Amino acid sequence: MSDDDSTPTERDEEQPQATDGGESDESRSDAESGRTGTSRDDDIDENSKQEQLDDVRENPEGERLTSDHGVTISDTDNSLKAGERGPTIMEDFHFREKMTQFDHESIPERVVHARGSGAHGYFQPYEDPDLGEYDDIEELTKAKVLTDPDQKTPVFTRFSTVVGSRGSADTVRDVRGFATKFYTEEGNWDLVGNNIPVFFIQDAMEFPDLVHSIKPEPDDGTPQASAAHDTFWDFASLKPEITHMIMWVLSGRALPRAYRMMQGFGVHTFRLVNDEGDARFVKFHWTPELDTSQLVWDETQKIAGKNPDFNRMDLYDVIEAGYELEWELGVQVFDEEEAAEFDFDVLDPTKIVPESEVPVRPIGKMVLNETPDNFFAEVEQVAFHPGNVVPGIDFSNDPLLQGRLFSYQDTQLNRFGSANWDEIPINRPVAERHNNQRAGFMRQEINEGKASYKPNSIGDDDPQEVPEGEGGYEHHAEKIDGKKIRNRSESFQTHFDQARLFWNSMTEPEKQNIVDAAHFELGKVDRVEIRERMVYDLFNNVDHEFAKRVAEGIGIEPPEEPGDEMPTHDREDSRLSIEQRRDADSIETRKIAVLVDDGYDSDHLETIESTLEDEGARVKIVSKILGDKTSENGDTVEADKSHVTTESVLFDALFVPGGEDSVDALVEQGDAKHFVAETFKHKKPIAAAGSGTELLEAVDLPDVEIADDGETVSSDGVVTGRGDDLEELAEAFVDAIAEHRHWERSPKEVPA
Ligand code: HDE
Repeated sequence: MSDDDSTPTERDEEQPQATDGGESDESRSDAESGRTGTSRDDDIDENSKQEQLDDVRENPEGERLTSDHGVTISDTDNSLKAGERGPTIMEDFHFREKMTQFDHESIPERVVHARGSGAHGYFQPYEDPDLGEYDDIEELTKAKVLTDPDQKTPVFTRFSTVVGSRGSADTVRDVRGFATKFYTEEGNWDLVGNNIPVFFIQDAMEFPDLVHSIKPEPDDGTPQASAAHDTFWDFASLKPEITHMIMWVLSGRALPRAYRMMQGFGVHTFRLVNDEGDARFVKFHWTPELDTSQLVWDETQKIAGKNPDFNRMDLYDVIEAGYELEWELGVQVFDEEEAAEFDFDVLDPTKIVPESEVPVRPIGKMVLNETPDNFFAEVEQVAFHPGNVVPGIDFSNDPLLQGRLFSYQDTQLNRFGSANWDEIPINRPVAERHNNQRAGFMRQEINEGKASYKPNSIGDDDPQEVPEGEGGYEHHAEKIDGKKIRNRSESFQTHFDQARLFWNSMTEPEKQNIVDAAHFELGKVDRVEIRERMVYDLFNNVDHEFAKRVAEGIGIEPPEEPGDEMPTHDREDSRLSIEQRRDADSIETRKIAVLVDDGYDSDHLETIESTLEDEGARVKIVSKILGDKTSENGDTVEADKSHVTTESVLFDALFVPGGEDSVDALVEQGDAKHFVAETFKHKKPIAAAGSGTELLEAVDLPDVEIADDGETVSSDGVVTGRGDDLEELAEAFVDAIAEHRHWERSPKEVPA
């Protein structure tokens, strides 16, 4: 019950060491013996990246303080002065070095996705994935990272918000980045995706405008990390193609409960290419083992104050506590002929390929199981680039993707001030690399030999090009024949069809959340004409009822007729809805608060706590003040948190054990009652045993039935029982937690 006891996953010390730069001892001796050729290091396993990083890890434990150049330092508190009260002397190399390092500690933050957190792990393909009409994965791609089930490829994943600065709060309404670097034996592959499968715009050319509109306004520099201001909605209201993305951003997808509870999407259509050179289109999907879950809006706002690092801390704590976080990688595969049949263009990133048209086929899993040692060196300096692909993975002509292929390389130059950003340990491939790049700021590698050009005879023309067909990266030979033209394809012009599909697919509480979100976002827009355009030109072309519901909350006249472009279809896809796609059978990693004071019933606490922990949840004791709490029978438990340092919004569920004195004290505590009311308001599960139910009664939860005898009563996610059958109560509580949120709860407000 101590705070987040950690049992980090151990690295396997037995694995062979790769040398700096990913070159194995074996391959180096090959090079020394003069062998040339195209063979690659095949010894990569899940530990290879960590072993490479070991070479640059520094541990101060038991060591002497030195300067950057290794000279031992006798005093790091006092500068060198001319006399005790005299001026500092220029000669003080230690002062100059320490201060210069400090003055240069910051690097430019990412222009978008500045705020993030990351973790290490591995990816492993499944043995025999079900690929429908395709026999096996080799038929689709030659990428070893996706095809060899015996290969665990090391990965580093960074999750991020998009809009806010590096120090902004985690729980803002925003898209989340989901970027994975696979250190494959064939070079680095970066899958740089988001937690929403579509995007705001269709052409990379519009990206600077989109970002300028959503970032703080240029005159007063506000608001931080929020779309809720005039410039963003001005831009949006003039761009009907944004509508589909806006529906997702107004939904719970933009308020993830945790990074480990988010789907991820490659967004663009990519290509898979097999050994024969056959190419098919593909969409990449990450599906979390722990289900997709969201927070509610009021909760996110409060968390932003109570713990702005909510998602960052959570990712770190959960992995440090020994949990292995898993996502399945799935692919939707379709060929050019199938693509031509869809009623949308697969090159248009504002469209999904509905799962009803092309199922998602799981082909492998990613496990994140290791936290970074140093945030700056790993999370801040990791640099992704969608152009990092390996043989067997290729691009499509999506104009947004095409523009990204330029932007990421370019932005890293701004962040690192050097083209050698790929040499920073976290970015360095584990695969061997040899080329004629030799110089530039901060060059790390010492390349041997005289010839840094090709062709050369002095160095036997090494390093050798690898012909296509023998492993050299081969671009899919798509036939292109067109006129240079600056316009947008006709096939990119249907803007409301899938936005309506998304709306239709929501449960009623999810629809209400979208409407409420629109009330907040557009309610913050001063200019009425912008609000009107959003409702009349965009939302009214998605769904007339939706448009009316939004209009009513933002002071504009509800539209009388549906918009001219409103599609009439009633298609739905339950997989678009967080609530409908929920499997609802695990409570692993969930954080449960237990409210106690002196005199609590230790049977209640122990039984419920052990059931929850057996199911993989984390239990924390919350009390008025820190210190030991003594039970009715003299046992003690230490409070993990007090009401000063925590709040209900930081937990997934609440349990109140019985015990006369404890409950009498809780009933008198405003904070304890607020904890119950707020947990209820945010639709989270609550359980109370024995006299613990009196705390719930004292709060007067609307329309909730509370047990008045031994029987366990489950009422809209509130589980109570006054008898001795704690196991039944515990089981019902576990079921209620697995459901995550109880949207069926009375819409009547509780004051919290
Ligand atoms: Fe990015 N994006 N982006 N983006 N993006 C960046 O690169 C850009 C887009 C995404 O954790 C930047 O290294 C353009 C779509 C993630 O380090 C920059 C366009 C998707 C991350 C950039 C897009 C993304 C970035 C800023 C429109 C989902 C964080 C810092 C053509 C598929 C990666 C950096 C990390 C970061 C440009 C649109 C995902 C400026 C021009 C669509 C997850 O290069």
